[in-house]
Amino acid sequence: MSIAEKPALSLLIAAPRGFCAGVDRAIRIVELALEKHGAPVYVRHEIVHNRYVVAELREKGAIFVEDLAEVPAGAPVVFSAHGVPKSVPADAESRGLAYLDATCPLVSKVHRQAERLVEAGRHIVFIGHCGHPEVIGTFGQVPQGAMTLVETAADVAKLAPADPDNLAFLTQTTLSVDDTAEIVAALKARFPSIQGPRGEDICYATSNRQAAVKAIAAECDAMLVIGAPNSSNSQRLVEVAQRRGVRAKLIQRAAELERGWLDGVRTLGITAGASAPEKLVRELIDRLAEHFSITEKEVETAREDIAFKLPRSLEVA
Ligand code: 10G
Ligand code: SF4
Repeated sequence: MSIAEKPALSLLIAAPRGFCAGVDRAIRIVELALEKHGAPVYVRHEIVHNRYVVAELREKGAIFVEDLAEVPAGAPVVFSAHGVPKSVPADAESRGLAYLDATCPLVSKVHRQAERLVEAGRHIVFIGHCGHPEVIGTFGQVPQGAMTLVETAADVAKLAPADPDNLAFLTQTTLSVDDTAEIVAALKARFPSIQGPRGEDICYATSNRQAAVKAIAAECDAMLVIGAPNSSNSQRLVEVAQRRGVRAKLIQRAAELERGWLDGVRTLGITAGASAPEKLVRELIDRLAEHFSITEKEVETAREDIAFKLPRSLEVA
């Protein structure tokens, strides 16, 4: 097909998108652990929820496991960015494993808040998605029964706390800003004395990526989000677009996209979850350029210049 025959497609590319500071740090921890210890380095759970990132690290000598029991004695092991229950480092220590914790500092902050609230005698209502590793990790910071999960505003109505005047709430970091505001409002309406963070614990990266999608949604006929099905923050970006009435789809790689999905689309929004490498955004744009005469416009709604320190044992001089 000659250039002249290609239909026009204008791309609105959301910014910020893609890697956040916690993901950057977690991947770097695995890379530096490989440099320091040599291969193999074990990683408990996908370091971040992205197959491409996992495959690249596997190529460099990382071995991904779900259970610490799969790590041989004496081998180095990294815990994923989503955080782990306290029992995991305790297990690692008891087995003499050298571990590195790639938990995002913003998740660790929620862990410490949970501990403090329980020490202060409060029961915690935790807003999050059942079964997500971050939720499992945060629940694992406090004794069993000290925290109750709510996933929706309807769940708030079903709460039956023993001491309704002695509650606090915390949240997962990768939630929908709008859904969480609704749940927090329901909690405050039902339990006026409930303590909580200012707003919630949704991190800067999650809220910035959702705001960036909102900023372009009105101009888009459809939106593609690069990310994995098990990536909470990426799924939330799809929802944000859909709730603005935009047809939206999560794809892991450009190859998954069927040409027919773009029928009738003149303006396509593109973004990427916090665990999706920019390379995959570029791959998608290049693929689109094979079939369309594209114009690219990046719409930036926030600047991010956050970087987290590495664990001291890996700091490069
Ligand atoms: O969005 P989730 O929590 O599923 O994780 P991800 O790996 O897709 O993105 C990075 C976010 C975290 C490590 C959780 S704080
Ligand atoms: Fe940290 Fe937010 Fe990234 Fe999670 S999404 S790793 S909390 S910066």
